[in-house]
Amino acid sequence: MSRLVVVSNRVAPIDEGKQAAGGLAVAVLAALKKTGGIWFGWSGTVVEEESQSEPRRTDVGRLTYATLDLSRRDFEEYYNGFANQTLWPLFHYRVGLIEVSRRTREGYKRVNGYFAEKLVPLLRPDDMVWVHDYHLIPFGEELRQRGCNQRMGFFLHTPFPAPEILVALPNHRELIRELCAYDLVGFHTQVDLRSFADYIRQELDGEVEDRGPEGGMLIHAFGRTLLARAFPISIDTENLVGIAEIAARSRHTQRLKESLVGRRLIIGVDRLDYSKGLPQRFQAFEQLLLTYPEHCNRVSFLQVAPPSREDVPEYIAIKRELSELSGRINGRFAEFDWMPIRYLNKSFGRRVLAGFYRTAHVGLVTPLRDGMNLVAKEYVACQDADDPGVLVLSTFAGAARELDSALIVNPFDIEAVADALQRALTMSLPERKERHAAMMRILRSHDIGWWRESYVDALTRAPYG
Ligand code: ADQ
Repeated sequence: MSRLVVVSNRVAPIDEGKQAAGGLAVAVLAALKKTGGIWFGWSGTVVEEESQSEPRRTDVGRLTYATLDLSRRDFEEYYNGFANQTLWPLFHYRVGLIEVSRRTREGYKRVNGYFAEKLVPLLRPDDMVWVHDYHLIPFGEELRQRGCNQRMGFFLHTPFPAPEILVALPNHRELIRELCAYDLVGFHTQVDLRSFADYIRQELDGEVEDRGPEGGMLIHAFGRTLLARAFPISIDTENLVGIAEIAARSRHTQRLKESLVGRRLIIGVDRLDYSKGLPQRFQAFEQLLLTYPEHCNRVSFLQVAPPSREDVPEYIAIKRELSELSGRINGRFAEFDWMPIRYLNKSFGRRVLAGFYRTAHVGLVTPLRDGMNLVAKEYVACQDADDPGVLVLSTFAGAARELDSALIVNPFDIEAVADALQRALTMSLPERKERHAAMMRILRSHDIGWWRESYVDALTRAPYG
């Protein structure tokens, strides 16, 4: 069996005793434990000196963690700059927010080259390399330029935008050439895959052979052949069901329930990011109280949103906007014994969150664009199957392609989201159970193990040329 080499911007903290936090970390670790291999990426540390260091290696059984620090300049240009101020807004259809600068584009390429340079000596000829996310699109081409012929796959965790959006990026052709250096390119949904294929056909005159939903599309472009396919990421469903059952009786859950004193709960959990549609979500809750005043003092909305990317101006702006909005709505509707919105800028552990999800009667997940959105899946898996809550889900989350038994909404349509909340809060038990069961069938058949294995299996079959 070939070794797997996983490359991602961040490497999950190395702590054997603790369970890795995110779904991705769980999947990656499970895959690496099976095959043995390397997890390679940024350490998360920024150093002031410019000089490039050697990777720091930690061996845990058959698994090696190899991490590199970033200089302040690399961090500003590659991470804060091109990745988070150009590609992130672009891929989330926010063309008006993109920063265009040759300096950050060059920094992005430079760091990808530096990472590739440092990985090459660690690679064996029959390794499989699996690169993750928008920070590292040029990484495969950088490896190939250094003589690496290994099987290489890339997985994009964000949406892939329609070609009409992508062309707003200067040198978009170069970025797609870099993407085409891989043997396998994975997206979350058929929608993303179709956008990629449309770009190949419209902008490059490339050839696309559609092999059906399970087979993906063979792409012929830049003199190479690669497979592009949708692999919707998922959660560790059975594990989370078990965690939620235990969490239902935990101290945090009890405290949350007691604080509600019989009121019902709507929950939102997101990184504080402008792609998550939080201002519209707050307004939709306000609209619910206006249109259906019977919920005043009867329903609370808990929004957990830990700040992220705080060096980027748009993230400072959205944080301020949400503080003002929650303050205004609470000032308008609060009673001496009821706060309509509980807005928290902090994160919670997985177990605590599982208990919160289970307590909530409605999961409100309304991103304006999202590659997948794992919170939607986690909310469903944490419900009590005998008395489940209702998921209200944005049609612009990748998860909506699979979880079509949720109440699907357009997050820009604030009145319609308020109506969906009303429908969720008044839904009969049989309908709630039926919708929940349908979504659980999908989450059980397509869990994180399925995602990992189907991707690695497709990569094993490379090259496709
Ligand atoms: P994110 O944009 O971070 O991920 P999402 O998939 O919803 O979005 O969340 C990732 C994880 O972080 C989830 O497991 C969630 O429980 C956890 N999380 C979020 N908020 C939290 C909080 N307040 N406290 C504790 N944990 C919290 C990107 C893409 C998504 C894609 C994932 C995986 O933007 O579209 O689904 O990668 O591919």
